[in-house]
Amino acid sequence: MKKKIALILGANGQDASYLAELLIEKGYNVHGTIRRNSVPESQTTRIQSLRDNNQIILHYMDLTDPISVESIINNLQPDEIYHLAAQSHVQISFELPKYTLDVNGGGTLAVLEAVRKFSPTSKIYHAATSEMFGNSVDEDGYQRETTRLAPVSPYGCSKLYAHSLCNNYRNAYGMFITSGILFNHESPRRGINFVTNKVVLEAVKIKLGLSNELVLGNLNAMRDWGHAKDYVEGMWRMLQQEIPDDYVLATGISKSVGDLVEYVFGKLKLDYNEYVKSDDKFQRAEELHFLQGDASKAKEKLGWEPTYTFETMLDEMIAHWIEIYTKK
Ligand code: NAP
Ligand code: G4F
Repeated sequence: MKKKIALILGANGQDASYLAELLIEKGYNVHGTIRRNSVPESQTTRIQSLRDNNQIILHYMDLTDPISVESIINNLQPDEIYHLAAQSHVQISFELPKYTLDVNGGGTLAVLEAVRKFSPTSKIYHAATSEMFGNSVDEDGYQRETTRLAPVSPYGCSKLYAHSLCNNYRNAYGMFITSGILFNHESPRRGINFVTNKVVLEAVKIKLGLSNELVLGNLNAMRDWGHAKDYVEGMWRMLQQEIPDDYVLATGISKSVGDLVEYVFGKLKLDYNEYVKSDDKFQRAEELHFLQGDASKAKEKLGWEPTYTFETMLDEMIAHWIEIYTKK
């Protein structure tokens, strides 16, 4: 039987690296895109072993260049497209608002148009986000597919722009487009400027005598943190459905940044009060205060449930950094 072709946009991202592994395991012919960078060796760090073993074929594509988007989609005619490429950092989006809108909003439009014109049977997964909710919360304390979308960052606005286009193209042209409204998900492969990996990395360095402080912003913000490996399984399941739809993926448990710090330092037998400092430069112009997702629809329709807890996810991240820093 002919292998299915999957195209992952933004192949060296955290999620993309886990997804590529999953799709290879499932027997797909996996293609991915990277952008041009003057330091090419850092562009494939998360997928180096897949590349070395010829398990993924890479192509250059930049979302700000619709010609590159069109050309890859037209040439490949993928069965499934996982659109994960984005400027994904919320705080940086306040510094790069137009770029964030161009890449995440305009870039998504380029993907949708390329599929509509050149590969209309491709199924599309779009990486939407709980950041689109902003500070909206349902009365029972959860966010779900029907919760009002009112983003509080340029990043959130850019994703709402893209999400709206996805709904529009699905309805107007009958395309198979599904948006996963994913709550925060982390792993040892998370960028170290996101709060989980920043806290874990710095705490491990403090434990090993390589650092003596951790500087953070808002400790009161609450997030629903899961593990990226669980969430890419949900992405794949969304594209195996007969009818495209939108789904929340979340753990249903909300913890504060303070809880995160307390757990990680406690695990390393350190008193965080001695090391954690605060600096306004890590505070956001507008904060999203509370996220807690209800993934009942994904559970019912996709049979999806997270396997990691907040604690097991952080334990894995701690073990990862200890291994890196103590390797001979
Ligand atoms: P990530 O690690 O930041 O990966 C994003 C990928 O997009 C990177 O490979 C990046 O390439 C690529 N990219 C950035 N700008 C691009 C451009 N102009 N053209 C082409 N590619 C570009 O993000 P992630 O955490 O894996 O998240 C995957 C997707 O899910 C993102 O769309 C994110 O916004 C969304 N999301 C993430 C979460 C989460 O908690 N992780 C939650 C909800 C939604 P470079 O390496 O060259 O920068
Ligand atoms: O780890 P964060 O930067 O993630 P954030 O802003 O929630 O965004 C992530 O999750 C979204 C899903 O909801 C994704 F769509 C998005 O792409 C990204 O993956 O910050 C988490 C919280 C924030 O409230 C922030 O204010 O941690 C707080 N925080 C406190 N000190 C900090 C810091 N965040 C960062 N990055 N660095 C700090 O020093």
